[in-house]
Amino acid sequence: MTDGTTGSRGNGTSASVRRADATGPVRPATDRKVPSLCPYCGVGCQVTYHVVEGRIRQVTGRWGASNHGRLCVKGRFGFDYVHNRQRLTVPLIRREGAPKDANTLVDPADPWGTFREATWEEALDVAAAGLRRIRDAHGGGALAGFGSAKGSNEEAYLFQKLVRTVFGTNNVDHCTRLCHASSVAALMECLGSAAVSNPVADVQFADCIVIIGANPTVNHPVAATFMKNAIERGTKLILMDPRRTELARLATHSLQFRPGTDVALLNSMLHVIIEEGLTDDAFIATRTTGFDDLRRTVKAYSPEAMAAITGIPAEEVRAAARLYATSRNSMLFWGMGISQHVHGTDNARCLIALALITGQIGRRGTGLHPLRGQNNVQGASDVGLIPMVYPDYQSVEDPAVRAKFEALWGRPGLDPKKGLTVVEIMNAAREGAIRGMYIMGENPAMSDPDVQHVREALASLEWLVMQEIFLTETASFADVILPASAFAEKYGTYTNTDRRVQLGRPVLPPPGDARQDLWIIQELARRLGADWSYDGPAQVFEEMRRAMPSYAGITWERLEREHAVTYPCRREGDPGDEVVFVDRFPTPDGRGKLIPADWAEPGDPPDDDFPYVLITGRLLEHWHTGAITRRAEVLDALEPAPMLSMGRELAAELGVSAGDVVTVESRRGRVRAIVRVDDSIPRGAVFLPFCFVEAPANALTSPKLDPFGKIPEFKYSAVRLVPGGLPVETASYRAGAVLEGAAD
Ligand SMILES: Nc1nc2c(c(=O)[nH]1)N[C@H]1C(S)=C(S)[C@@H](COP(=O)(O)OP(=O)(O)OC[C@H]3O[C@@H](n4cnc5c(=O)[nH]c(N)nc54)[C@H](O)[C@@H]3O)O[C@H]1N2
Ligand SMILES: Nc1nc2c(c(=O)[nH]1)N[C@H]1C(S)=C(S)[C@@H](COP(=O)(O)OP(=O)(O)OC[C@H]3O[C@@H](n4cnc5c(=O)[nH]c(N)nc54)[C@H](O)[C@@H]3O)O[C@H]1N2
Ligand code: SF4
Ligand SMILES: [Mo]
Repeated sequence: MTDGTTGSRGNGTSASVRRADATGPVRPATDRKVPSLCPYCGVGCQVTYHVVEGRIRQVTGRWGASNHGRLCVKGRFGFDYVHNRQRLTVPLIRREGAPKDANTLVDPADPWGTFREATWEEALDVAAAGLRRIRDAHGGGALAGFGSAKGSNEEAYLFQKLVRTVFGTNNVDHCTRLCHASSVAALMECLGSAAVSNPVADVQFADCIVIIGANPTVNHPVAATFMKNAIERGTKLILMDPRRTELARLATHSLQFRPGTDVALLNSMLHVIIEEGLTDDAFIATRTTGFDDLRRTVKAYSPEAMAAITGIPAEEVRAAARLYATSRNSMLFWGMGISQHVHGTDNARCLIALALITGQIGRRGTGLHPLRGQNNVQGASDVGLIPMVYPDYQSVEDPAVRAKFEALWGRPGLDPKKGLTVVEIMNAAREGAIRGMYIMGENPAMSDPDVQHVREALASLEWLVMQEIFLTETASFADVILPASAFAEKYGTYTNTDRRVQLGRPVLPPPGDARQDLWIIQELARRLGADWSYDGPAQVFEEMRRAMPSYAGITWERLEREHAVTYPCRREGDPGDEVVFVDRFPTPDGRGKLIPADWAEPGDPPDDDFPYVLITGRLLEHWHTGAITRRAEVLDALEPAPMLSMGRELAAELGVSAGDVVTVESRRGRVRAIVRVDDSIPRGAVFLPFCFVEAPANALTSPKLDPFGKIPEFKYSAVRLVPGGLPVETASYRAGAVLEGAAD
């Protein structure tokens, strides 16, 4: 298997373009080159778009601190979704009487039985009227908004401002809730800040890196290349993952432990470090609180006692714990394998404790890095697209903070209560407490757990306004669909996993009559009574700087000039801090809090009826719900059909071979997928990505939530496997069939 990452060969110079042309088919010369960003993941690679006759023809890597000119397969070949013929190009209004049925999705190639075209004036008026009706009759609490981590900071900022000031509620959230919400809960509680402490590139200063519950060669491929470079130069890797992922072959220790047993494993590492005297006592004494409680809790977690739970021999755990604690600089990375559990916050608390008791934080090459997923999930959270805080993580429940935002926004009487989170909003919709929603650039009908119930909730809404670039599964349930701009069509800032604020520049105009997301948000707000007239993203950014002390020093001119500035950057001219927590944590007493956790069973455990564990996640070539990558020709050609991965032994046990159909059933639903034999999958488990509408993984997953982060348990569902079933039809229309009537 390759990770699809290529080096900096095609670095955007015209020489490299000519070289490629000399050996390939004759192509017209590039008529424009635009420096911008990759729209996909949180690594935030800098790219150059090459435009020929109004179409993007090529994307090459450009030097940036996050990528050094490197790109992965998505950055290089995933750009053509913007030209897909199914792009929405005119506003759509649901036909009178068109039923909303949870079991029937609208075909994005032929939606005309359900929707009709409308002018912008009509669509915006109707969209706003539906929301206003609910607000005026039932109060702002009957409305909710999901904003987007694919959009810019300015869009996310205006979106949350709209929900808070115009709807009058804090019911605003986004996919971070399904992602690092539990990591954020633990980091806020223990360290007073949820941002990463060090950038990925700090691996060059690390003697040891730990990667747990993350698969960077697939999900952060360019970050993975920096990790591999460090390993080549002698950095040791400790990899902890129930699947034997690609980096395992480079690992000094690869701990393939049982899914859902993170707290048992991590507590046993903490146990070893304390028992063997490998702690940094000066750091514990001066910079932490709660050590005695932690020591008492982990006493019972010797690796010998935990081996039966985790499946890892004690000596291996001891060796890994020693390496992490005694290396001069150790750096810790984690991902969804940690966060997406009902014990996600406990998992993250254990990781924070590891760094704190060993003093592996606050210097180059150390620290905590929860790898951020979406290209702007860090920024969307920073600017307040979450129900408990205003921009810059300032609590909505603090009267002084609220007064500040009431003054800044000229809107007295902001909602003093925390809002509902993603899954809570869907539950409230099913119960009728939420009646109307505004969703921009999210696809909950595929990405939320237990999608059958989510689709029922969406179908039961009195009013749903969607702002999208494609007619997604979620848009099937819309009353009004507003056609928006894709990444390459807009101007704005995006904050990557390293806290680097970077500028995305427009490459093309939106197709047909599609409009800028920023314009659409404003037009809706105005129709709901707001008095807004921002003339573009730079003006929104100026307001954000006033609301957000950690972005206050970043100017638009500097972003234009330097392309990227790291925050915190409090005053103009500050270089921006790449490493934080150097001598204190932003907690009230300046210390990091150690919070002990006990191991408990996952929320949806296997039994005789459902004997296997389903792990869900991602493929290199596809993005989440497939909305954009299944409409990118190269990417969809590489992974065209829903695959269920399992080890050779399980395949033999079931009597199936690669290519056979298997029905996967959980306590909530059933899907059919095609067997892929993959020995990286542990015994007793199977893996299904959630990008295929033909076999939606979230028909199977459980909506049980972590009590602190409110994140669902995507990484662990009990399932049974039944060989056979009808052949799986692939939704090939997704790769570009015509949207009749509205195509350009
Ligand atoms: N190609 C591609 N790249 C992406 C995305 C995409 O959709 N496609 N999405 C982006 C987003 S938003 C995100 S959040 C990131 C996610 O990036 P990652 O965090 O790397 O995501 P996953 O592949 O979901 O899960 C990571 C690992 O968790 C492991 N795991 C499963 N169960 C457990 C467990 O019980 N404990 C532990 N410790 N590990 C477990 C899985 O085996 C898997 O290797 O990727 C981003 N990058
Ligand atoms: N089973 C399972 N489920 C999961 C996960 C898992 O590991 N397993 N992971 C979870 C995680 S970590 C995440 S982050 C979520 C992601 O969940 P979502 O955010 O719902 O997934 P996406 O497919 O990225 O949805 C983005 C939508 O935005 C649209 N879009 C793209 N660009 C633009 C734009 O510029 N403007 C507008 N208006 N729209 C745009 C796309 O067409 C797409 O429909 O999924 C979660 N769900
Ligand atoms: S690593 Fe992420 S940002 Fe970089 S090219 Fe790949 S998908 Fe794009
Ligand atoms: Mo995510």
